[in-house]
Amino acid sequence: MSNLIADPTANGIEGRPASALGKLAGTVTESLGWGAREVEALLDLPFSDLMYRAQNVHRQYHDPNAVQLSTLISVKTGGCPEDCGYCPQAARYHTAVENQEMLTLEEVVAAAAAAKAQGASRFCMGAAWRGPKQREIGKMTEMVKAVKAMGLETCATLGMLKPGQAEQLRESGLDYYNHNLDTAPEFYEEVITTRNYQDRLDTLEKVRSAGIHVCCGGIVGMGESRRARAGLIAQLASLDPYPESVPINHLVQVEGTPLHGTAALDPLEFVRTIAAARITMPKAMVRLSAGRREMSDAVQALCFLAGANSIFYGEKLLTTGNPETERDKALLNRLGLRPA
Ligand code: SAM
Ligand code: DTB
Ligand code: SF4
Repeated sequence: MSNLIADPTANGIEGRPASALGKLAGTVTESLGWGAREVEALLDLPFSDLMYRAQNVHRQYHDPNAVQLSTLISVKTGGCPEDCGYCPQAARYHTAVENQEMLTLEEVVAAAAAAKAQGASRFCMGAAWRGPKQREIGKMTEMVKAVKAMGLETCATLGMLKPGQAEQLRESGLDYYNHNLDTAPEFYEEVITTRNYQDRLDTLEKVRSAGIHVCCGGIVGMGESRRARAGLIAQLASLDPYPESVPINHLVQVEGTPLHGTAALDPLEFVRTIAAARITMPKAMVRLSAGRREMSDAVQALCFLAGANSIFYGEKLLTTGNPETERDKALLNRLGLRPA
């Protein structure tokens, strides 16, 4: 395929399929027309060629030495009615997660202040819901307002949204809504059965139409094939426009979940997935998300080289661990990466 040859300058403009060249003058994050087959061919490239292409795109659109820091908090933990096979918060799996009712506004504000003091620029509030009830949206909007007033960017991940809820969140000052496609359509039903792919696309559409930035990515290492990883990236890249923020999570295997015990993925496959996200969604922030605690510093460094420019920062994700802030500060320092 002409757009997948290893020489990044062969199309005249790095990183783009020839078919998309006509769209270059369009909106900031226009869809570049990547299909699963084309992304799979990217993933099949020799590692050095793939990294070279990813670096070219990365340097064209981003400061290669800046990393955006987001801190997560779980505002409501466990007891979720959904059956996501990776998730320790699903009520039906027996994991060590203890259910926790919704945090108070004061607790959230205190956590946001601590995150800001540590250098985070975005604060992301997650809840173990299928979707929020109206009363819960009311509480969330109070939290968003308060966090926004502290000068932090705000993000929330609350599950599926009903009509009108995205607008309420937007009015309270929500900058980003995280809702992941998680995997390729053909692998999806192996992982989740209580809501379908279209449900997810519908929520993303509500978020987009309300004027909230879309944060949408997936999970790698769930036993999927390389083709399925390509399918996920192609789906994300063909959202029109593609998401402003793309979290690539490595499955954190939690005892009690159906995916616990899945064969380990070659870490270089994870790096390749990051590179494919960077090449296909050049202007997006690509976030090296869950799974960093289990990753070596060297693999993380490769992910930054592949074009990741955002991380979750702080010692906890939602229920599982993240690297200690001191370890992260030291890693960023060793790599000459500047928090942004
Ligand atoms: N309940 C809401 C939902 O599912 O949309 C929001 C919170 S949910 C925990 C947010 C995302 O976290 C999921 O879509 C999934 O991509 C990611 N996630 C959950 N458990 C994970 C795990 N064990 N490893 C990696 N990512 C995980
Ligand atoms: C995302 O894509 N990853 C984050 C965030 N969005 C909400 C969540 C990761 C959760 C990892 C498992 C846990 O800590 O419970
Ligand atoms: Fe519930 Fe979200 Fe976990 Fe799925 S990923 S079980 S919806 S908390």
